[in-house]
Amino acid sequence: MQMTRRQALTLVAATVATPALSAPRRISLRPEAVETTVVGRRLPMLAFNGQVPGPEIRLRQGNAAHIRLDNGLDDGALVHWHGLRVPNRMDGVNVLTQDVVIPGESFDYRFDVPVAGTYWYHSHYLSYEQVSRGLFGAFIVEERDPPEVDHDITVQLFDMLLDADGQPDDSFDPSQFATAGRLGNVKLAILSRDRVRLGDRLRLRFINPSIDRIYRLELSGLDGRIVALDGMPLEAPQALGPIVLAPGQRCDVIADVTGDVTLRDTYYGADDLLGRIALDGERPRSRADIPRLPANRVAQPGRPAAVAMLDLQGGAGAPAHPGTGTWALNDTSGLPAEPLLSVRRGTTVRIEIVNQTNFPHVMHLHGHHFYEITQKGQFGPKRDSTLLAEGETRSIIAVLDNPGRWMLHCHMLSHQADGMATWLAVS
Ligand SMILES: [Cu+2]
Repeated sequence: MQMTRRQALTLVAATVATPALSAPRRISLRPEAVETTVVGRRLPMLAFNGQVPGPEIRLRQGNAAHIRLDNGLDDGALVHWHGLRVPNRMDGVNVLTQDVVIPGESFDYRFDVPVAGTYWYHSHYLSYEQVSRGLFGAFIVEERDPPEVDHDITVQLFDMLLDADGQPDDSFDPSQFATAGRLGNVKLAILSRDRVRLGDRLRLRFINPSIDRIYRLELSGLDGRIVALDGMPLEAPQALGPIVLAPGQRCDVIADVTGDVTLRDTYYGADDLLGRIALDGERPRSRADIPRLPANRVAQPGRPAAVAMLDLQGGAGAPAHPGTGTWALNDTSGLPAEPLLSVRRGTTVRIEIVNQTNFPHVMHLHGHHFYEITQKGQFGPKRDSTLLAEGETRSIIAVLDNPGRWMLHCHMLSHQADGMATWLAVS
């Protein structure tokens, strides 16, 4: 058999023993319709591998992922790796990066995970419907040298709208689309572990996969610090006060257990128990300080070479706009033909976001993290999603160094479905 030089090289590469860390982890994700228990009852859901949430994907920093999406739905499927810096063709966005995977077909997502942190994956096709019905899961990239904790616990905040019969309410209510979105009437914290010892040191990874709901988390029974937002370590860990998490956002906390652990949601003036972690035994509390997470290496911004304005428009009580949907960005509803910005790889850009609506929005950029700029003009945290209250203005600065076509949209998925999406081009 004749071999081309490329085939020969490939064979050699495959024969040389690859270190365990760089061998791709093969993972299979099969979305399908199932009946499963969620929010305490049996419900018809959409699930990855039969589970809601989908299986937790946990890799070590520097690993390669090889994830086969095997579509078992009666509908299209796509998966987006939220917050992960993947090659553009692996980003899972219909029209911009790939064709939808039709029923019975599969697609291989392959990418490296050089950056540690708490991320998640979710459907990016009819995501308003598919995510609300269960197509999401945690995606954890462990540090090469992770901080020492007794338990590393993933917490996903999820809500669902149920009708009078206790079934998922799929009725179309235009008033939900024009306001704060479809907020569920049941909500809970889905914990990967719910028993710990008094004195244990925990790492808690909070993820908000709810389609529209913002949470304001208040934790009791814990003494510690907020160490990362949207997967990115904070240079100075913050006091463990209430944590506001908009759809898609994440937060890492490292804390010692000092009593019964409860998670309450106090957004929208509520005070609701979302979950608790029970005490089972005791150990002497660590005397070590709460550690800082090792910094992730990401490009540092220079002076912005391009600036864009992004007006968030529409919804109930706001002036009319020329877009065809309820919501619009810069007078257009849905992905425009031209990108908001088109720049060369490595360009620092500034985007001035102005929320001209009467509702909060959380703007998510694919393929990159950006800095929020504080009121005083300083660099705030690095995030992939920034929450703007009604009437608020926010500047963000990003180094666009990942080539491709990247979506920038509201992660309140009913707002995205009804107009709030645009994109950036990086060549
Ligand atoms: Cu929105």
